[in-house]
Amino acid sequence: MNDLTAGILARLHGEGGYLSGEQLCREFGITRSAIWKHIRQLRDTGCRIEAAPGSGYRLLMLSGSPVPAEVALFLKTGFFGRVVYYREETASTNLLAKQLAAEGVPEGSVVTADFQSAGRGRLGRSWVSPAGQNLYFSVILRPLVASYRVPQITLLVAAAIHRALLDAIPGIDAQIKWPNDILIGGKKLCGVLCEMQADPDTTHFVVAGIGINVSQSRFAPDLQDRATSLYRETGIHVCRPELLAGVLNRFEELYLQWLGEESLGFILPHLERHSLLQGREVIVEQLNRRIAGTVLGIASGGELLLGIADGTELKITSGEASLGSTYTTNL
Ligand code: BT5
Repeated sequence: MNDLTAGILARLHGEGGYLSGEQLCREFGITRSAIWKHIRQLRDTGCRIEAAPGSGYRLLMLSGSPVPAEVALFLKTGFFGRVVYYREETASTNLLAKQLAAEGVPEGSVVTADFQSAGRGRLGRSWVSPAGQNLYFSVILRPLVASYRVPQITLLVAAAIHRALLDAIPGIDAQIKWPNDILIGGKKLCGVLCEMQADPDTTHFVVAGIGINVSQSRFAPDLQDRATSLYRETGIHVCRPELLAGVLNRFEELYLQWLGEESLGFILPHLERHSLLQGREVIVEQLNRRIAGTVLGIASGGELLLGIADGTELKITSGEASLGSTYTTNL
């Protein structure tokens, strides 16, 4: 879709009602047959546009795919999402984003796909990514901060998604599970995978990958009891490009604030208020050990604060935390 087609979509979306062919011709400086060609292209992408003789064109429905022109309709950002690479299918948006980042695309560029054939979770796990239902996207960042702060980005993303979910569905009871998940009713709705390329003293780029189950209604048996979607929880089909833009709007706001701060302190109250683990008995599994304790909070550096039986307080930087009584390894 070229800029002119996207411009016509934005104009129709902004208008809400009918816009005459003549007016569109005047505004875009093109002929009636050229306008018609762009309308056909928009219809081919799945937008429903009515053409009424005497009244003109009216947008009835967006395609709902996270294509750049539709994401742009809802963006309020300065630079996040101003460049969007959309693929109908890709192996993993994180993989493609890392390639593009290495080629030098600007900070805030986003890679998104309708379907991932090899969507990735942490530690070599996979992310189930069927077509036409969910969001899979990666944001390219070039943060000029000390390298010890980079892992904080995962929690920043989680907070941004959580806020965007509340914007989309006020009152939704989603919870953040340290360090990278969002759950509803104990089931996973969303996962975050941050990857980076760095030298000992320079972070070249960070790719923040986000998967959100939006409209998926059925899951494979192994995920059926552990995964959920916004549709399953609320019966609402949230508009995917609108939600993607909503996350970017919230994320850019938090990211810019975070760059100017020393820590995650400014967002801790939100993280703790909506933390699934706050005050709960958990087991944290790390590569070579398991630690049981009570979650006391999140530190300003993003670590999980764990009170253990001998009365000491541990700062956990990485690992898989599970609620003590319902222990599962790969939630
Ligand atoms: C994550 O890993 O939760 C990070 C997921 C990040 C996915 C995004 S999509 C866009 C971008 N491109 C990518 O290739 N990845 C990112 P982890 O904490 O390791 O959780 C993975 C586990 O979640 C799996 O082992 C399954 O148990 C479960 N899982 C897999 N697919 C799921 C889904 N669609 N919904 C809920 N749970 C899922």
